Amino acid sequence: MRIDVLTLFPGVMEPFFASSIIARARAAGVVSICCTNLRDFTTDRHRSVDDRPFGGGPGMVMMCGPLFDAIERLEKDDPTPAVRILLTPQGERFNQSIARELASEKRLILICGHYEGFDERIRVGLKPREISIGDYVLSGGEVAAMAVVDTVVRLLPGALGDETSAEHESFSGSVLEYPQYTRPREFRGMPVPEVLLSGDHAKIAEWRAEQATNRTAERRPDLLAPAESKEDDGRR
Ligand code: 9D3
Repeated sequence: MRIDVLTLFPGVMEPFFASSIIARARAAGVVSICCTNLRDFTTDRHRSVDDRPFGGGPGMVMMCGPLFDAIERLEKDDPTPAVRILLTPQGERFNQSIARELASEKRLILICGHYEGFDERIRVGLKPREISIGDYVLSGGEVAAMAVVDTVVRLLPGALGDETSAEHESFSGSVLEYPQYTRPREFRGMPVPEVLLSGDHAKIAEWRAEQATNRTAERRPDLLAPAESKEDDGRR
């Protein structure tokens, strides 16, 4: 997969994409990631990427020009068709199933804004899929784009080592993790549950399944009954 990220802060994002599992996936040729600075596509003396809204009101609006030019350049340099993604609080809420859809694409172009909004003609002209990562206010789309890239890359075949499988993770099986312990057997008066030291693997599996179910019912009942949940009913 190829992922392009359009941002005013490539220097903030690049170190993240050069770390950990994403770095390993890039080195293995599973994904190529390229950050492009929108500022490089400005045409005026001040290198503007935003401007005041027609009709007045607070804040600044991302202009069409630099963004359209940047996308045209990217798609000319590599004609592989791309799914365009606009990171915005107005988007559909990102989740593991959207990540799976995106992971099946050949190419993604993520667009990060840093303003109150985008000129509406960006939506009309570029037809992006709009994604939010949740109901809280970030300063811009960069953190959201990093979350999306991280989630998608770990789903790509070959991105994780053999020891881990994305299939085994929470949200794939839609239950939370069971409690885990490592050495020492007792820490500040808190012992490791006896069953985990018993060597009885059937009993251990049973305990873990029960713990995971209880914990999920307690903390995330929406995962067990998605239809009734607030998180999943489409309201915003
Ligand atoms: C009406 C006032 N604000 C909407 C909540 C305007 C606004 C604030 C902050 C518009 C954009 C932003 C910057 N946020 C993002 O670009 C963003 C975001 C987010 O803030 N939360 C969750 N997901 C995302 S994706 C992009």
